[in-house]
Amino acid sequence: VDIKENSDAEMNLLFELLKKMIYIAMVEDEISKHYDQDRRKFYSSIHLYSGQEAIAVGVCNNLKPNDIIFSNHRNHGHYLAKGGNLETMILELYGSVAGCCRGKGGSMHLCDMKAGVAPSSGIVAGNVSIATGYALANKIKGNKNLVCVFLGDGATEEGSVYESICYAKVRNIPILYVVENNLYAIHTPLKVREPFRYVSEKFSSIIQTMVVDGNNVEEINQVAAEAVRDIGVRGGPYMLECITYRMRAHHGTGNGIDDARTQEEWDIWSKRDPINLTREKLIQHNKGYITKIEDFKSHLSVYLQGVFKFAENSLLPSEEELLTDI
Ligand SMILES: Cc1ncc(C[n+]2csc(CCOP(=O)(O)OP(=O)(O)O)c2C)c(N)n1
Ligand SMILES: [Mg+2]
Repeated sequence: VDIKENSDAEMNLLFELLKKMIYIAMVEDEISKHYDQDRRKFYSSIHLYSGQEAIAVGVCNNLKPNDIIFSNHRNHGHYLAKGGNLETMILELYGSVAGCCRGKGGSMHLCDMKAGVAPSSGIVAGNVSIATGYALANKIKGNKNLVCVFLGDGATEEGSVYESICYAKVRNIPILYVVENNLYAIHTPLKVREPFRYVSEKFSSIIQTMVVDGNNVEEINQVAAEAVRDIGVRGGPYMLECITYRMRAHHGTGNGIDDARTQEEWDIWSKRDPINLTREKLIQHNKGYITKIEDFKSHLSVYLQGVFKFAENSLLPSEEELLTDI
């Protein structure tokens, strides 16, 4: 028995991580429910994070408030894990003038600079070079703020990612590249796109890379801590590749089972759901966690009902407002 692994302090930390994962999952479920009820109320397409929660939570647990994240089209989980404001996020999804982009961005363009969430972009890999430049600016200014950018396996195939990574190496730029390898870019499986098992192999001769189980929040938390420490010591870039699976369709709702993603594959990954795995580990340690988890979920559910109700009845931008800040 690994005493350290089963200590109460370790388990309390795990419980905190679990709560954040449940928070993200419940927000995504609620969005999905409302989207199915009336998608005309949403002014953009949605790309849900369900199944990948451990990555945002494990990584962001190692970031300070002044550290900044750059996200992509699948940004809800990143935004929430970094502490982005839930109300302004949901208002944004409903196109409200009180949303984080005053209703002009929608789901793919969330931002909350107070929480260290830079404006997200739906241009695949577009965030990588911007984040690298931001990290270079931090280095030149001499502050110790870290930049972390999330990108998908598909995004690693964009030329600008090679350019950014080479440049980050040459200039020794302090940046954490977090690759969420969910094995697909829309409907195209990784195995028909690349000869590599891990997409970070393409970069391992250039920068420090590490592959981790993207459904194990404890492991991600530990490896992200090492990566952040390593960037602090060397000053230079680091790539963390997390192997995972999205439990929903590429965009919109549903489970995303199609010609490429079979029911069998989905079932295998569903048994490896990061939230269930963490929940089981906690309960095995102490049955008291069953009620703690249920209490957390029921309080959160009440809060979420209020947030969505408020957002559904919120004001859209006026014609005049629509033409500002664009
Ligand atoms: C430059 C650009 N090319 C294509 C698209 C269309 N597109 C949107 S998401 C996506 C796949 C992204 O796959 P991946 O990076 O693996 O992220 P995932 O959706 O799996 O999280 C594509 C091709 C786009 N938005 N931007
Ligand atoms: Mg992908």
